[in-house]
Amino acid sequence: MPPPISLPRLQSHLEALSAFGRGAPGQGITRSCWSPAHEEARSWLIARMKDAGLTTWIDEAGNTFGRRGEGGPTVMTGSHIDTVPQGGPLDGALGVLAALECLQTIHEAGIRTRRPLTLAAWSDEEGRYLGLFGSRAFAGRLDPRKIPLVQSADGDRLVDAMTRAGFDPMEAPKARCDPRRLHAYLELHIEQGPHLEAQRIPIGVVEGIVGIRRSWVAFTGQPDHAGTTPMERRRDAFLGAAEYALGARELVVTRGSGKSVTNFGRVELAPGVANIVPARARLLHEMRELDPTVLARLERGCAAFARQVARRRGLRVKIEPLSRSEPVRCAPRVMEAVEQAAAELRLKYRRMPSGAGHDAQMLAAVTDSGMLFIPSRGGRSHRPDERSDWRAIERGTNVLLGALLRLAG
Ligand code: HGY
Ligand code: MN
Ligand code: MN
Repeated sequence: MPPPISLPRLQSHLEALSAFGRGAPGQGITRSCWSPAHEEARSWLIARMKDAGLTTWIDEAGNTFGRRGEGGPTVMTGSHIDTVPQGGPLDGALGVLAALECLQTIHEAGIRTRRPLTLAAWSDEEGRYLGLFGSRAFAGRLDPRKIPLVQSADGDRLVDAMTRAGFDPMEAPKARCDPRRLHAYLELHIEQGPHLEAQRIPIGVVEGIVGIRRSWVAFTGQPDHAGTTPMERRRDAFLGAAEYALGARELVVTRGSGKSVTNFGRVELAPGVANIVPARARLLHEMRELDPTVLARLERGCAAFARQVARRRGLRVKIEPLSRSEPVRCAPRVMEAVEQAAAELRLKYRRMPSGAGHDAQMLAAVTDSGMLFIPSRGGRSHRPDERSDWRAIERGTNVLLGALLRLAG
């Protein structure tokens, strides 16, 4: 039976990390990758890794690593320390700090594992610039030609953000790993959904992670006087976008897998004043699905629908793909290590899919990769009141420790 982790130490680390980028009360935490708050959090994390006796380094894609042990393929664990705007204290942070707690517990117990253990904090998981950026580069899936083009939804360029943080953006593809040096990857994360809590099951064993397609869908009509132009003469870009949004949602719900989801996170209109018929409307559109064939079908269906709406309304439409991640199945070997660790602690568990995207899906391209979930209170996440019970956090971290020791031998 592995030694127990220190919940008080993990609590103090979670509270300390949550201070970087914390807004006014009720505003949650905003710690976008490459921002000053994120870079201060990175320095704080590196100091804590050193306290835990780890060898630390940062790669060209801004991923932060801490390793214990030498030689041979390593077992990796971790998550991300960047957050969504006005996010909570656990999404990503739990996976990084629980992994740190496990490695520190192993260090203090003087346990020698057959394989080295490496902790990773992946850059820009949330995709303020490009989703899963750091793990994408590590897995050799970052297209260098895209780097100069990537910008945040509000127009901040990736190359400027990385340069401000002291990184050379064009060096990022050098973060590509050698898959032969990896043995497995396991990430602890909050479920960010309602199922584990509703079923009163403390541990989720992730069997698959959804793929995501994100794009700008831009309709162009013509500006006109909002008062004098007869309604039937208008080529209103906003109404095209509105019809597209409602129809695309219908399409994803009725022609998807039944678990397919879609979201419109941002709408921009131009010229954007009361008395001009909108000439341009841009929607930030994403869809998610576990089955790659269904996801491809939805993507094609929505694009055809956008063209149909444009034709009917005398508009032009342009679909600009922003980012894509592929659905993955998790590795049986990693799932079994989690199940054995949970069983050893007499904890109930269930296999389940992840409706959220995670770095583990990029790691699946280069090693056996898996995840474990703990319940989210009320299923709440990506909002300031994202919480999990401390008991749930302690159980999840102890299961992570048991699974890592199994994988590392
Ligand atoms: O969007 C997601 O699924 C993840 O939280 N980045
Ligand atoms: Mn996350
Ligand atoms: Mn997230």
